[in-house]
Amino acid sequence: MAAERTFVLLKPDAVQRALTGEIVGRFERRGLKVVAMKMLRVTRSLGETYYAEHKGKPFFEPLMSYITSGPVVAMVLEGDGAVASVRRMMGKTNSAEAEPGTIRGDLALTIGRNVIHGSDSAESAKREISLFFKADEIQAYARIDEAWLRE
Ligand code: D4T
Repeated sequence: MAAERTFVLLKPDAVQRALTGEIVGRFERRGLKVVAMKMLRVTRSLGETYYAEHKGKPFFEPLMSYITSGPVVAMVLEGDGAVASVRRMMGKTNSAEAEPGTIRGDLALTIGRNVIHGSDSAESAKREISLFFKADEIQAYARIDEAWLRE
């Protein structure tokens, strides 16, 4: 399996509930490498582009209010099978159905406050990374434990 990149967004409830360290720590301990990270406020315009596929759905306006309601933490994670591993670690979109042990299953209760987003494919990751980061904001470096993360 080749190293790949995925995009993760810690949503406003994760920041307000002081869960960012807990969540980043889970990814770091798993072996995923943080290659970009920043705190920002999602504007209405960025929110609409980011969630374009949901425009017109009944939950779109509440989703816009939520995602623009406070600072978020955006990051790029790198590792073998990063997209699928992060999705599994997050658990189901509806936190009420997320398995214990997953981020949503341990830290959230509802679909409308589900603390985290992670890309659902390598193509989405590419699109989302370019929405939030310039190429020179992504760092290339080796983690000292890399030799111990694969055979
Ligand atoms: P995000 O994009 O937040 O990681 O969510 P997912 O990729 O896991 O799921 P999604 O695109 O289907 O949903 C985007 C976002 O909308 C909220 N939502 C979704 C909601 O409030 N009510 C709903 O019925 C759905 C389907 C939750 C996540």
